[in-house]
Amino acid sequence: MSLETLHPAPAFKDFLPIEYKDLVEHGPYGNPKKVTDMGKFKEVIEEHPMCAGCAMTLFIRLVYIGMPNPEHTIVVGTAGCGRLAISQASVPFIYGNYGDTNAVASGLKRGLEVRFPEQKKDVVVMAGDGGLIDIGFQGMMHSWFRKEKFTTIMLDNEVYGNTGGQESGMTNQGKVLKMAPRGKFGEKIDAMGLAKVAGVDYIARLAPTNPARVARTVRRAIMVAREIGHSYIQAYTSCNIEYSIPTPDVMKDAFEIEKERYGFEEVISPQAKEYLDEVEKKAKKKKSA
Ligand SMILES: Cc1ncc(C[n+]2csc(CCOP(=O)(O)OP(=O)(O)O)c2C)c(N)n1
Ligand code: SF4
Repeated sequence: MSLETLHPAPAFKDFLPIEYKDLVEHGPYGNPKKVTDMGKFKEVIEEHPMCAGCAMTLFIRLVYIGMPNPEHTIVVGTAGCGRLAISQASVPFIYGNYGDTNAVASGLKRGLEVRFPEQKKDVVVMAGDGGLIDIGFQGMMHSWFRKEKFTTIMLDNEVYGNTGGQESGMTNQGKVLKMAPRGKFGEKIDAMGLAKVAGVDYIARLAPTNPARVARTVRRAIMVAREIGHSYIQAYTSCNIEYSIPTPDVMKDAFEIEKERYGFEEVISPQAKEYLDEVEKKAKKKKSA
């Protein structure tokens, strides 16, 4: 997809739904938006059937705003709450089977490089903690070791939310959930540590407390994956249903958890750092010109 592809033929313009025209004229295609413009432009995702107040939804909206080139991006996901919103976005979405998201993304990215040598295409895997650290663990780890040029985003709500509250590898030790009545047996898996061991070029952990930082982190991760190697973002996206967080307190919880154990962390390889410095310097120059 590109902005040119999206532009309707003049003869059809009057017959297309207003939402479509809005998206082409006022969306982020070809003209990335800032999070401070949220609510003032046509977002690539607006309607979704996720629970009211779910922090994962806010995070997913920010991911789409942060994409440097949504018109040339493909998202790969799988079963889990997040895909309920991801599949509503105006960015192509591939619903991978459980366990194969990162294998699908590897093949897809390699194929896109052959098919479109003149146009960089960004591939992003966005799935739950259960989908990645448990069921998709093998495929995820191998894509990291192979330095596949795409981004993995873990929507870490520390539970299997979509199936009613089973523990995941990312649940904290001892946590009692509806379907873990005796409390989680093992420790929360150190996925950040695994990413470091695997040599992932850009690694970040964050909570959705600072929208501009989420968008910047997503942009950085995607840019690194475009040119250098793999990137991984781990985001705390609480499940207010399974963790019984009253909807008005969802952001309060995000701030508390961030302070306690989910602080912002960024680990960047020297090659990725050099590349990002160059890209960001160029962007600053362009802005001030
Ligand atoms: C092969 C397969 N096994 C099991 C399921 C059932 N299933 C759907 S969503 C889900 C868990 C999702 O947990 P997570 O990936 O953490 O995402 P969340 O819903 O918490 O966002 C499971 C086990 C499935 N759809 N397909
Ligand atoms: S079950 Fe939890 S993670 Fe899923 S949509 Fe509802 S609040 Fe969000």
